[in-house]
Amino acid sequence: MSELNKIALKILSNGKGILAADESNGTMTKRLDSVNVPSTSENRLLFRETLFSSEGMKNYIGGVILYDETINQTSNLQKTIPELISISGAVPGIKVDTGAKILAGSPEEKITEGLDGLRERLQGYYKLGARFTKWRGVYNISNKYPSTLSIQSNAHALARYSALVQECGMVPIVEPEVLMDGDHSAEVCFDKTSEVIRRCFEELAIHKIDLSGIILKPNMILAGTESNKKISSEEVARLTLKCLKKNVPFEVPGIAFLSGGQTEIEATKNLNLINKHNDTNFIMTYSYGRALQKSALKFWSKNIKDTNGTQKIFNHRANMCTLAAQGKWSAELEAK
Ligand code: 5MM
Repeated sequence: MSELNKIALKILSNGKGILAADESNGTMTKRLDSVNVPSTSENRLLFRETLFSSEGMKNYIGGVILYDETINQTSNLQKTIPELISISGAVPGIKVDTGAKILAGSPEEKITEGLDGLRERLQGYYKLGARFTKWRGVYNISNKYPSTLSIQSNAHALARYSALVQECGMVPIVEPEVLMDGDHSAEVCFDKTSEVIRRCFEELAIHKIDLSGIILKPNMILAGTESNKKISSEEVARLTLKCLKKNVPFEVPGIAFLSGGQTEIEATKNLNLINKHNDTNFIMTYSYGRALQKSALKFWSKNIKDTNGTQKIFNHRANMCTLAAQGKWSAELEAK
């Protein structure tokens, strides 16, 4: 077993999942604005360290994705943030892309940037304690998108990123996110997501990526948010499994889904059904941002000094997601 494979399994095994706390300052400001909390560096740290020092971290969270600001911060408990995460038994990770920018040649689409100087930045993050990384390619669906240009160029960037990350001894999370926005059907989401994932793995092969040392972070197969043809959770699970079985090489140890704007309950219920029907060798777990933090953030914004209360809400959410990652979640357990 390679070192990279060991890291990936440490993050994903036993129902554990990933806390995606890598909101850039722009996104975190939107999240904090929505609950009327000023987006200062102190407040961003306070909310995040409240989660990172919770009991739920020990039992349910195998890895935390950080943003550059956070990985360089020291918690009020006098530990660096990567130390605080490691003490809980989870692996510190870092988002290394510098964001999705307008794609020249197809200005309604995005290309993720951040390859320049990446080797040197990775070495710095490794020294700070990171052992895995994240890069997100983003694709929108419409009758003409995603274009071949967007699919090819994002796959190429994801592969170049993965090669540099593995060279530096870390596990790359490969995140091709096909967005939920739009009125498309689940079948269209299935076709577009299949094409995007297939192309990513073709590019990863060209760049000689050790597939046993990556984690795939895809979207689930869903109808668009504006679609009038919504599908059941059973159908989400069936189509998601069909897509991944067809397009993900068997060497990949695990798949950690993004929540993508689903509610906390939807993201949990869908993951649970995916695991109930999972007849593959892939670990299927979560790498949620909003679907792990939303309720905790709402409570915290009104009770900033109530660390225990905030942690209780986060622990419950992480517990439910970990049950779902084992196919053991139920609405009754959710309500307890
Ligand atoms: C945590 O949110 C990330 C957004 O980063 P930016 O601030 O750079 O936009 C995002 O990539 C996230 O990791 C994944 O989309 C998963 O989060 P959700 O909320 O979709 O589960």
